Amino acid sequence: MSTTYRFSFGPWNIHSGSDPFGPEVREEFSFAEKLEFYKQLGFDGVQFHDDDVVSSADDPWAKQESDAKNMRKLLDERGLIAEFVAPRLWEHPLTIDGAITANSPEARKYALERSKRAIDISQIVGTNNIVLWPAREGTYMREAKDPVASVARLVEWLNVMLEYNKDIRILGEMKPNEPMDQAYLPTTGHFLGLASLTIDPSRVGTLIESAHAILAGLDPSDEMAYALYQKKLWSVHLNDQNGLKFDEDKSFGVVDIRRAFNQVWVLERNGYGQNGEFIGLDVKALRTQVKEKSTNHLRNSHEIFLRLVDLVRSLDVDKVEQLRSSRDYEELDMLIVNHLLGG
Ligand code: XUL
Ligand code: MN
Repeated sequence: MSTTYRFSFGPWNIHSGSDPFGPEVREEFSFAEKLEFYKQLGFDGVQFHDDDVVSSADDPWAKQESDAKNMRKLLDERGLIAEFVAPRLWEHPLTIDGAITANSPEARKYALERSKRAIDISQIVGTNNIVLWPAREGTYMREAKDPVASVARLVEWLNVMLEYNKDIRILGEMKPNEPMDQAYLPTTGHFLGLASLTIDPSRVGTLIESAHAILAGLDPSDEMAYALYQKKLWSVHLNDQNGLKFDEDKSFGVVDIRRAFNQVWVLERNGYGQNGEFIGLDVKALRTQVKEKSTNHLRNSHEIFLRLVDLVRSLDVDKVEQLRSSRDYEELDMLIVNHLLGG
């Protein structure tokens, strides 16, 4: 059965181009304008941080609830689906040194309360998927926190969330560095190891981002395979990354088309998307783009993904098997490269 893929992105993927070294270079589209791009560009799913849904995660609950209900209405009117809600635990003055693993009990309490509200928000916008990107759950210098206590605090956070709402599932999105020097759970394997220690491992899975795997020196398609085998690949953030530097969030496939092909291959051949999983694209427009062309990275990533699906479907699998059996990997190299070059 061939999968009909559904695509998603987050409102942060259409942005004004500021970076740590320079201010905005184009005017921000309003949220209402961003929503109109979804269907136009071929997307059905919206990924949210809690404060993408509500105007402030520190507002009284009554205000957040009404904001979330309004958002649900906007989505329903446009035939859009909320894919996940992620508590944005890394921007608040209380969480400068981390949220879940902060040394400050006040910061940890804030993280728990805010995360529970993010779950409440998810229920209103219509998704049970909660994404945890543990942005500041690590250190800038090794001695800053107790590493064993930090791991325990991450498990405790998972347990509190799983206990708080029995319908949700938690998708860990792991990244080895940035903003921190060292993250406590740098890879999917680290996170899924901890998942098994929680009160309900069946509700803890993963979202794998290509660039994050590459930053950890790993191959994204192998990372995806590892999670797929465990039936724990519940979302992806496809993008690309030119080596070990800052998290570039380049358009999918623009750096290494063969690496992108292999991701599509592992997803397609293992039925990813057949249980409603989205193809999420966590891509950023280049800072050099003008406003009118600052959604092309989404259009391009979507198109590159679909073209790679065609290539995966038309690959001569019998030939691949034959070359695997005869251990003729030079010929296999050529088969793949020829296929990608259209020859
Ligand atoms: C950070 C990252 C985030 C998460 C959602 O590198 O990828 O955008 O995907 O918080
Ligand atoms: Mn991401």
